Amino acid sequence: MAEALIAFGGNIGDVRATFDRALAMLCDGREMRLAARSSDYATPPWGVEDQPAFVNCCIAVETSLTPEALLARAQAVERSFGRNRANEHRWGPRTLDIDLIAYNDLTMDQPDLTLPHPRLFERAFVLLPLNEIAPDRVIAGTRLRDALTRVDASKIVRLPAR
Ligand code: A4P
Ligand code: MG
Repeated sequence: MAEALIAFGGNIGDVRATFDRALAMLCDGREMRLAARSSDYATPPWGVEDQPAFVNCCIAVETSLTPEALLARAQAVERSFGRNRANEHRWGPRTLDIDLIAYNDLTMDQPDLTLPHPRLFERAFVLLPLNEIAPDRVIAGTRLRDALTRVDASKIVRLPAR
């Protein structure tokens, strides 16, 4: 079994309900088991700022899927929530975005999959939820709790459990 860290984001519709349903679709309890889930966070839009606030969370899973199969499953779940990449702008609004952050300590750089996620260390909206579930995890030589001190997380709000 491999350990994978996965980030969820969205800013269209009832995003927290989308996360619940997406998580259940992703983690079938056999090929993918949920090990930890962070709180949900309200986060200011990054990249393209003129769009609604996002909700973000992160999960840790144990999986027997390869990274490619995991990405394919994640993209199938995105599609089932109405994502159609042909109609979207980069970094623009979306119902559900699922990014693979890390898969064990695997490093890969393929056209469709880069691991660890290349923009991980720039993004407070990923580092803050990740720190809730894996503060001592080291990715590409950096401990996540140290990475968090280097970004501005001051405008991110942890949402209370529903
Ligand atoms: N891809 C390569 N590596 C990976 C990986 N590690 N995980 C490829 C997932 N996908 C990976 O993704 C484009 C392609 O990246 C995929 O086809 C996959 O093969 P996409 O989701 O279609 O494109 P995108 O999401 O528009 O671009 P990008 O650069 O992935 O953006 P992000 O990182 O998803 O950012 N602000 C806040 N506050 N919260 C957010 O969640 N999200 C975005 C989108 C912008 N601003 C945000 C948030
Ligand atoms: Mg993405």
